Amino acid sequence: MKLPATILLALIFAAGVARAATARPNIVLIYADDLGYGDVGAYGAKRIPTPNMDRLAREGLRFTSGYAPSATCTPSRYAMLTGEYAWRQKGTGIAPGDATLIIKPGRTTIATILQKAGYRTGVVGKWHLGLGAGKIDWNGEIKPGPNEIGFDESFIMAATGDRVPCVYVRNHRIVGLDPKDPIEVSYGRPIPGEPTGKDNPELLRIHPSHGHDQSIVNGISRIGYMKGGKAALWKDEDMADTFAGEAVKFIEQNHRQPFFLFFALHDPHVPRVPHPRFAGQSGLGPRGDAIVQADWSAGEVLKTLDRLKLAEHTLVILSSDNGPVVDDGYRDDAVEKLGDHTPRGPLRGGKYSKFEAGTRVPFIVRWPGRVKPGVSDAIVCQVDFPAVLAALTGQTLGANDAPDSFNVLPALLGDSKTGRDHVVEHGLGGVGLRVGNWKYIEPASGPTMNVNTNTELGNDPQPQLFDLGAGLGEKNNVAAQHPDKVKELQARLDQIRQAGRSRP
Ligand code: NG6
Ligand code: CA
Repeated sequence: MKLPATILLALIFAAGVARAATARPNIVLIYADDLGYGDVGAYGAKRIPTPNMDRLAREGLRFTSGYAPSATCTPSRYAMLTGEYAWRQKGTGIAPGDATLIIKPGRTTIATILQKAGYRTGVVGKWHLGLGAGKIDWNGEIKPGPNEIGFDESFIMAATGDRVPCVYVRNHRIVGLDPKDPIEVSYGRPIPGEPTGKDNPELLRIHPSHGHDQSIVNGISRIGYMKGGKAALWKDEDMADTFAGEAVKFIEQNHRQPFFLFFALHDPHVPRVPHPRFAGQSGLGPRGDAIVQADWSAGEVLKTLDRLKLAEHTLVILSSDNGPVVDDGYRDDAVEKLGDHTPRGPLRGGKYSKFEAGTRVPFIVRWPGRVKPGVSDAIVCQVDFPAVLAALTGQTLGANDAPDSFNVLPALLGDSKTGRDHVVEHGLGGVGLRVGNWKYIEPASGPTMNVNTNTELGNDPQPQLFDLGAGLGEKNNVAAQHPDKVKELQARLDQIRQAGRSRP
């Protein structure tokens, strides 16, 4: 059959447009810090306005079983970037602010994968994966770091808001450091002559509830000691503006080619010191206000994508590095003003925990040109990102790369209702395993509670088995009624551990 030339042209044009809309989308990963399953409007929060995250959910696919790989920051980020569960490797626990880089240069990461595919890659925000290879020279070149493991550009804080050094690092240098006022960092001894939260509480504007009583920066005592670098010190209330500004700038400067931005928010991690314009917005004190500020940060990215007409062709993923915590070390009214807000939603536990709230987090994928809006119950995990991004850009992972990363791209794009069949949930003191609706936590001798944060950790010397289909709250341990299931899931966990990998 011969088609008239006009129809033929129209067909070719339509195919071209379809290809343009799906091939190599820009990718923005908005990664909140300690944002809980129940902290976002789209996940049922009533008290905290999160219009931008809710917009993402409305325009995208919202996952009800989206997981962070671990219940704390460093291991989650390690696993997300490398595709290897952090519990397989020593030295991937919560890193001090002077830790060396825990992902060695040469390793395949989501950033190297996308670099290979021709993306311009950038990271802005919280790093917390260590820097340097030995003792860090904070006053000189700080490397290796993000730039050596796949990021063309980086603007980061080394660790967390509550850890020194309280400065930003752009590529290999501290931003705004005056060479006449060098900076000194210590995670061992106090620095003589420098006030601390412990000895000088009268200098504090926010007091610690546990820990956090070492060097004082901006009237807030932190973890670790530092001295000097005055001109380079961050102002906590400006941090969200600074990071959002850098994120927007990265998009503005790089959108003429495919780009990948890892936008790692600090909010709502402690210390929660939102900008005054967010103070009081939630009615829940600084924790709620910091979530409003996190939502604003996400909104700045969305606005930029709209303004530059990039939204249609950009895959945005919003998630969190671990579950929520209310009192994480400062007396900031989070407990007192919580009211009926439940950061963990219907789940049990929270940050640090092997119960669901430790790792099951908000997880939203928006790609207007490709992903149909809706809700998905597929099990997906951030450790899958390397396999997913390799698949998305037509690459094959090396045999030993990303050993726990499953290609759940069809689930993320809404083409399939199923993701992985299982996920290992890692908290303080051990792991659990979810397979379908069974949730198993292997016996562990650690404390049952983090008494400081008032979180149930999920440690129990007896095996625990829950049927998530009967309720998300992990209330009834049915291990005694299902000894065969317990055996089967323990065997599976042992196998995953011994094999050193879990993907095919
Ligand atoms: C803990 C800190 C907590 C927080 C956490 C890391 C104390 C008592 N608690 O050790 O405040 O900083 O580490 O959080 O120091 S994370 O989200 O970066 O993993
Ligand atoms: Ca965190």
